[in-house]
Amino acid sequence: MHETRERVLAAIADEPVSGPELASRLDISRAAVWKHVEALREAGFGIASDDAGYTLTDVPEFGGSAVQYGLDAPFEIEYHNAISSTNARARDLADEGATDVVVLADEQTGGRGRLDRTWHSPSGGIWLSVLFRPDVPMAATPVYTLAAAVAVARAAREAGIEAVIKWPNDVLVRVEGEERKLVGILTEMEGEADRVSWVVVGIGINANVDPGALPSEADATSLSAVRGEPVDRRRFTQRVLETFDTVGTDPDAILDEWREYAATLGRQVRIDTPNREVVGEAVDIEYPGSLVVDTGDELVTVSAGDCDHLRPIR
Ligand code: BT5
Repeated sequence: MHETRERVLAAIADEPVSGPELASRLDISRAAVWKHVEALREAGFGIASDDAGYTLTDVPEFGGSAVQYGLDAPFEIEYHNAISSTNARARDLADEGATDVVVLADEQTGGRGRLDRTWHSPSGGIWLSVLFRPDVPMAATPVYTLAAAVAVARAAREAGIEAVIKWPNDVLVRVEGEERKLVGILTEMEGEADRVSWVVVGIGINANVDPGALPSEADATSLSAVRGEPVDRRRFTQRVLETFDTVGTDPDAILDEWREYAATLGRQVRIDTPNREVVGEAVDIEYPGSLVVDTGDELVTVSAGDCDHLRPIR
């Protein structure tokens, strides 16, 4: 958001401040104060004005300024009511040299999963892509998928939903004994083997969407359906970005929290990798994000593939 607008909001968040006082604190004209206040009102912020001055009364439910306001993570938010795919947009921004940008949308018309699968993204979701440029080799990037899953699972738990993580890129919730998909993550990157140029972590969260709008064969559900009421998308998005930003720098912490939320560990799994099928008990996760599977004959470390949870072992 416009830096001056952020300062206006911060100033009037807790107590009324008069126009002249704001102008002097921010070192701008009174006309400029008025323009910023009007722009913020247009963006959906409630700003009351009376004899005591301006007071912030309401923050919009969602949107770029709303998520930027009070966000404790170093990302610039680029918001779209509707866009084809936030990952595609983030890749374009990467080509233009941008970094530390989050592309956020209420609706996607061409959302993508892995292997070019369709990702349904109706209005009411949280569809976002984080673009950043970490100083790491390409081989380290799977850890960002784990970090994203941890960030969303933690936010969901804070919102009262017992979310669990399915290796490698799904966040699920158990509904009447069945696992249903709440979130999908798609990580894309470019660079040389020894050094990443950019990473885009796309996170699709079925937030306030009707599960009827999601593909029936996908066993999908939404945060609002599980809770029985909508989630605060602004706070949810902020929590995801804040956690992603902090855990992203500490692989041990990510792996530990991932293990805590994992639905995959201790389970019988079948994993389709590009070259083979691996069936056995998932016993651990290893840096940077490989699953260790005990097939009965040997321990196999799988770095990528589609994972099915088979019957519970207990
Ligand atoms: C994923 O792929 O789970 C990664 C999804 C990433 C979506 C985000 S949204 C923001 C960013 N912009 C994008 O364009 N993409 C990212 P995968 O594991 O391949 O799962 C895809 C499968 O999930 C589909 O084939 C469907 O069966 C199912 N599916 C589609 N839409 C769904 C939804 N909204 N909720 C749950 N399952 C869905």
